[in-house]
Amino acid sequence: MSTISGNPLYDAVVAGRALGNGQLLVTDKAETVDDAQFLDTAARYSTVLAEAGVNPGDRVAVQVAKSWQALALYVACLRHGAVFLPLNTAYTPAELGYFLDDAEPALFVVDPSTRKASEDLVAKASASIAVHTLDDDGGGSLAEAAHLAAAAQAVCACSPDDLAAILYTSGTTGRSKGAMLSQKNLLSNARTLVDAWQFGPNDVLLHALPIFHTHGLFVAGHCSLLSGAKLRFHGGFKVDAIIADLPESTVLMGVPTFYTRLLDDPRFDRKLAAHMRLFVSGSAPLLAETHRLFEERTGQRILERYGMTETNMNCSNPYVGDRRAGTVGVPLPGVEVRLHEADAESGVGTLEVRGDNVFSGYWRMPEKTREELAEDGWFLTGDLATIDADGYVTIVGRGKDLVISGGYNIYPKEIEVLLDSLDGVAESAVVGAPHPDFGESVVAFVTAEDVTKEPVEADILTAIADQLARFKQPKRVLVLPELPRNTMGKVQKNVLREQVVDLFS
Ligand code: MLC
Ligand code: AMP
Repeated sequence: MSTISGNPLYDAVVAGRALGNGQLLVTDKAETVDDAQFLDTAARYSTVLAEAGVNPGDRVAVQVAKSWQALALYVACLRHGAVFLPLNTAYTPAELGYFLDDAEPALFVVDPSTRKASEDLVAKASASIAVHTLDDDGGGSLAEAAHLAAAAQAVCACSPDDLAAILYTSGTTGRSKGAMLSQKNLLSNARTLVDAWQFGPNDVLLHALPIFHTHGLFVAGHCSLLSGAKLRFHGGFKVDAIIADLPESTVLMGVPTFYTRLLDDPRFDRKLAAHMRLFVSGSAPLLAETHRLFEERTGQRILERYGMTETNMNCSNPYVGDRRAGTVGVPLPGVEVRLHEADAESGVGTLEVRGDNVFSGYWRMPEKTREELAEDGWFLTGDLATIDADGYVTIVGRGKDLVISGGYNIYPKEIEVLLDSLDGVAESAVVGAPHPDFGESVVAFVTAEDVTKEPVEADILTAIADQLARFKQPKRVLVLPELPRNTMGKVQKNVLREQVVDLFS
């Protein structure tokens, strides 16, 4: 295996795999995959990309179930110099059209069950887009073409500034933005994390996160791929399967829901966690209470870290040293943090970050990019934070109107626009309510267009069912005579949040 193709991130994957013993992963269906098979699959897929007309720099949109082949497809895109564009499997056809029009991918890889719907979407898209299929067992037209593929193409040489991926993140305006991530952005952060969390060939990462977001794809994926570590690769988070694999694993990465669900299970105890050296939490705030209960039960302290799609990981509690509950730790090496317009009394300001980890801008949105990413490299996160004398950062809130449910970001505006368009609804306001499982859950308030015809919760939920990914759909819709407003006429979401504080408790 050559390690000098001039494609920094792909080379790092190949070099990382050479550190291990040749084994890569075991799936929750007991399939084992070694490094040679994985890299060969990625090489074959890259030939299929070329045959499908994908050139270096072209986007490859992917909406498929989690499988090791889907991970190999990501590596194939790196190898080919194509830009990987993963999409949440929960997105409905109504939501997908936007991504296809905005990103203009050369290829769309989908589950065979959605082939027809995807071809219909592609037919309506502005760009010419080829379609391939890939199912959760690695079957489909991509695999068939890969089987027949001619000799693998040469690895594409890339510069560190070339794009490796675009990940869409929703925005306060309701329009998703494609975060452009270069080879340098991803590789610098991957190396930093491997180092900071001491990943090595003896590790076995229990991987139960989706691989269409930063956490599962880049944080968990790169830490293992680049360090020679092995993976227990699960299709999703199922408590029984996690409990069965914990004694074989050394690291778990998860959103706080993983940890509260584990703590809800009496089988999860010190003995079961004894083989583990590290539990990482991120993507949403981990309650200090969860941190405390976890330590009480297992004798281990969860390591909380903080990141974003746009920036990869910014801060982390130390691997060796004081992991402080309720904080996200200190800036990672190579990452600078500071507070924008910090309040003199409380010390709270909007967190800004800078470093090689910070993205290259929003795809085809120069103005939005200028608003958030300054010329000198500082990125305005929209998270409200304090920084203490030891440099520990605490995220105390969000300046952006955002709900984080089970680690998924949901922007109220997107749901409000949809609710407002429904017959019978005059206006709406969407907030997050505390939820014991998801941390926060989406709740919608609506007012009636006609006071004699009060909107019915079930009808509203039915009307939006096909329009919105399931995780974004309100868990409750509550009807009000009118929305509370301040003197400026702005809806007082804090008043609405107070009304639903105990809704799910
Ligand atoms: C599933 N549902 C959700 C949901 N996940 N609803 C709201 N929020 C969620 N996160 C829906 C399901 O469709 C289902 O609907 C019902 O809720 C119950 O589903 P479940 O079976 O309990 O859900 P499950 O499949 O177990 O998923 C829960 C979860 C999953 C927490 C394991 O959501 C998950 O893997 N979250 C991780 C997200 C993530 O990777 N975030 C990282 C983003 S990157 P119904 O009604 O049909 O039954 C990022 C940067 C960073 O943020 O710093 O990392
Ligand atoms: P995303 O846009 O999906 O990448 O999500 C990024 C957002 O998740 C951040 O801006 C934060 O609001 C939030 N986030 C990530 N990690 C943490 C954490 N450890 N604590 C609190 N919020 C977090």
